[in-house]
Amino acid sequence: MTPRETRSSTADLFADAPTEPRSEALVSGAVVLRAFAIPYVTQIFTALRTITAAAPFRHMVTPGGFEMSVAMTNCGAYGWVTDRTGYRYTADDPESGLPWPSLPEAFGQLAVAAAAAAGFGGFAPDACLINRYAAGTRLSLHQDRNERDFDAPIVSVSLGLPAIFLFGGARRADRAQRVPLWHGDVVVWGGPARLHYHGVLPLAAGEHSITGPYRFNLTLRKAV
Ligand code: MD3
Ligand code: FE
Repeated sequence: MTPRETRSSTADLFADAPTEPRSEALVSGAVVLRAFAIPYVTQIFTALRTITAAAPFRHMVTPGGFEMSVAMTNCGAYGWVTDRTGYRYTADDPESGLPWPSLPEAFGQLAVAAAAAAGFGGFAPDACLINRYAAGTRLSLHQDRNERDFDAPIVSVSLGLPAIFLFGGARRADRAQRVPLWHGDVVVWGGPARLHYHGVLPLAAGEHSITGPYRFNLTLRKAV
């Protein structure tokens, strides 16, 4: 039996990872920049080792008392955290009491270039949430509403194993479209898309040549 015949329908969604940069509009304000992050990958993973040495990945707890399946850390002036008291941005890592590691130059350059390519000039990110997914990790449908200025876009960078991203509408009940995101893809979420519901389906197990069994996602934000 050939591998193709054993593929699930989920794997078929991943069948053709784009290798050349190109852009796709999802809805007004949401632009997928395929492979945009490829030139930055070496610098990103070098910086990631320094960041996670100081601020290791951890599974945070939601206000409802559930441990998140996504492992998270942050860099930049502010980092997103959740605990029993709620969601918020903090200047210090609550685990160490130290400021979050600073935003690497390459992260800022990538975010500003991607935002500009999607039509958002003058993006000035001050926070970067770093998500790590292992097999089975999911992110349920949510909105990102903890930032002060919804006029600023969010830039997301997908690295390692592919995932199926769920992109819904302005209301939770709105039908969500499934968008495969591959290593190197960057998505810019601004304008009307900024407050849309979104999530990630459980990650399929796999092995990536750079990240092994993981998917990483960076979200660069203007939090404050
Ligand atoms: C659409 N992360 O960290 S990135 C998150 O793949 C988050 O780790 C997902 O949702 C991940 O909050 C999805 C894509 C994304 C990020 C922010 C958005 C999509 C968005 C904000 C508004 C609309
Ligand atoms: Fe989100």
